[in-house]
Amino acid sequence: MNWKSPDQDFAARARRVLAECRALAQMTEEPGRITRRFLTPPVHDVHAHLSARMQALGMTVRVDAIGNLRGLWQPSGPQAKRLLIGSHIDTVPHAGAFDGVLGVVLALELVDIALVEIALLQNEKARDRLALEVVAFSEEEGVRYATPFLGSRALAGSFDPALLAAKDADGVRMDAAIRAFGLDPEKIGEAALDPKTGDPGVLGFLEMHIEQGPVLEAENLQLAVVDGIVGQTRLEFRFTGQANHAGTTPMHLRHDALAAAAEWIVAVESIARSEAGLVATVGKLDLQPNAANVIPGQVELSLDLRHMSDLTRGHWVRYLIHAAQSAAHKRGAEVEWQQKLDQPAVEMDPGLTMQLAEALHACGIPARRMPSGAGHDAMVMAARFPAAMLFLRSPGGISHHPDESVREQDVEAALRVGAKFLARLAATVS
Ligand code: HGY
Ligand code: MN
Ligand code: MN
Repeated sequence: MNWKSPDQDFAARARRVLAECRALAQMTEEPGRITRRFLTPPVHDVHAHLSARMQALGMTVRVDAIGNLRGLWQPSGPQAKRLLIGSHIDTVPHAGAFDGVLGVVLALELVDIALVEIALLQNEKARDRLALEVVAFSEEEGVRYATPFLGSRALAGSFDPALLAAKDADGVRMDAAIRAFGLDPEKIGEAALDPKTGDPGVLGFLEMHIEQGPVLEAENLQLAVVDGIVGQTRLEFRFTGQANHAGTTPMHLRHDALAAAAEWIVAVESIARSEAGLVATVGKLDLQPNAANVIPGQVELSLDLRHMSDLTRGHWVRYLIHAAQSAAHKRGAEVEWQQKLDQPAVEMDPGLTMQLAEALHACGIPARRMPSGAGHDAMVMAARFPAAMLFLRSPGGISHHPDESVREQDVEAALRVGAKFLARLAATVS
């Protein structure tokens, strides 16, 4: 790949960003589909590709013990204040080419722009005072181990070591997967930024990401500033009834686990429709023994429930657990559940968000503010550092789907805004 800077030709840079995302999309577990789970083999290829770009930018490159790829551009030494910019490189199964990885590729393009700006403007002040760390988080979606944000939790110092015993669908423990990738799970604590001294040097974290929803397209807007990210709960349920012969077992003598689960799934949907701002999804379902002439004995399924109010979210989680119990008991079945995530809603940092909004204004773009219905690494980072997010329009409002896309002119606008944001930050950092 030719990394020569196209100077400040932002349209050429936008084309390069899109080409990069499409090239990275080829690095997949499933040829013909984009699937890249936590520390699976294609992640090595992504690391090699992005590391080459980081080295070409004069960054020091490392992979931390949870598999985050981190490039640090620190032109003048440790006294410079550090802005972290990044997003995740793992994907959902059969994903689009931009969720997560766009934010990493945009970040590297911004480093290149900063280098050119500083070289062009001989902006010694910026050189001496602003350091940039680009982070490609190893696991945000929570697909392989049903627990999201592993990469950002390690960097923010909130990783729970108990998770290392979790097993994936093939029975591979998380710590074994980390070792198989060539990393040492014992060293995850070292991934945290300045674990001992706090983070005097960190200005904050910026994540640029596709909106993954219909709002910006409906309002014909290119970009938005995120003011908050909804809280989310993820649970796994297991309904256990009695497998039996589909022909000889009268209806009143059955303990049909799937019938219980089905009644509950309809309740999930109707509850979510009844409460403004609530979304609830049963995305995974596995039934046993899964044969046409056998009454299902066991059903395992997932619940993903989100709302901007943590009180509302907690209320409906408790309600739906009770609803699962009554749907099961009606049929002489049992139900058990396990909480995999309880992520509070998060406000973005007002100061950093204001600077981002001002950068939009400076580029002549309306600074639409909006909440994020999708979870992001920024919500984990916000617990430790000032965090801000920039959304890019999602054509068709489609995401977590191969039709996911992003417009070239919106990528160009995001680069202009990001460059303005960095320049303003460099001018104000003390
Ligand atoms: O599921 C989410 O909200 C995000 O796309 N990981
Ligand atoms: Mn994402
Ligand atoms: Mn996603």
